[in-house]
Amino acid sequence: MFTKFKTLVAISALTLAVTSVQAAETVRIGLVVKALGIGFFEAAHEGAKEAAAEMGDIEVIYTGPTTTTAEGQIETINALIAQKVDAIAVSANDGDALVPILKKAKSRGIKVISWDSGVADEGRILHLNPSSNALIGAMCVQLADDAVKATGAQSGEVAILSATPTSTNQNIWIEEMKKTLKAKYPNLTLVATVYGDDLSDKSYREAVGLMKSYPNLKAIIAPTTVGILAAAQAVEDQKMVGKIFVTGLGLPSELAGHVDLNSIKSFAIWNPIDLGYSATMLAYNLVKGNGSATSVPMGRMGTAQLDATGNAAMSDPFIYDASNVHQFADIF
Ligand code: RAM
Repeated sequence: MFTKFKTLVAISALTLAVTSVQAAETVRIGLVVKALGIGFFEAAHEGAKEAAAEMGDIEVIYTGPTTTTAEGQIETINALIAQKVDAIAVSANDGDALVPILKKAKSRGIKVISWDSGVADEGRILHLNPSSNALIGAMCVQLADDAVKATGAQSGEVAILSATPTSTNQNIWIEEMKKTLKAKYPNLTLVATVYGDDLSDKSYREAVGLMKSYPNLKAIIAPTTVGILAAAQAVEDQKMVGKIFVTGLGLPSELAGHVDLNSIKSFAIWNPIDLGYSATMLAYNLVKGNGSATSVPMGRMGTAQLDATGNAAMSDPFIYDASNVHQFADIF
């Protein structure tokens, strides 16, 4: 009887020990970006580190290819699968091309989400959009209208300088921009959409090409932090300040100097630190089994409300200009 009791005590002690080891186990999250070396993603990494510090049991593996290709991301994701991470949160260079490798990750029990730039539904559990896509598109066009008017004209030609042609987020925003242009801005004519692949030098060359091909161009809309920066530089180098304004989505830290030089009047962005934080929290909570099919908590950013396709939006973008850009330049 006594021995039996002792065994029971020993078993429960063992169970307790095992449970506490499991509870203390670190959740390893692979945060996959479009490419390393992009300021926007580095800011998101800061947010991911903040989430890790807050929870205490998260290890963030910040990784991505050196250029913005799907092939590079497939290699990166393969390496994360080999490392047996618990979750992968990816901003995709190509929403379809990543599906097979992400399905492999899923079959190994890895929780997969996309954030920023989505993967097709079958490749992930959920997708976190930074904001409402319709709102981002409409905002970019409104900023372009302001940019054209800043040249002194009431109407004119505008062009889009995007990231890669397969980039899910930019492609959705371009569609939204086209809808807004058609519905509300008969004064603006979209003459071209070109792709700088989120590479500084290619984006710069494409911006110069636009100015050469369209001598009446009044605004370049770059819905990418890499593109907007390169285009501002190109407008300044081509001595087109005042004749063409650059706008779109960018980081105050990278653009404050260009607002001072007047190649940019205004631009928009959501908080990229919050985005990296939220994506990390979502991945963590999925691993922990927190949340439901329609809502998953994301720490200090509240709760992600998922629609029928598993999409959620974080928060609204914010507009920056000479009045506030320097104030935010130290943050992101
Ligand atoms: C670049 C990337 C990213 C996008 C931002 C606005 O950093 O293309 O995916 O969200 O721009």
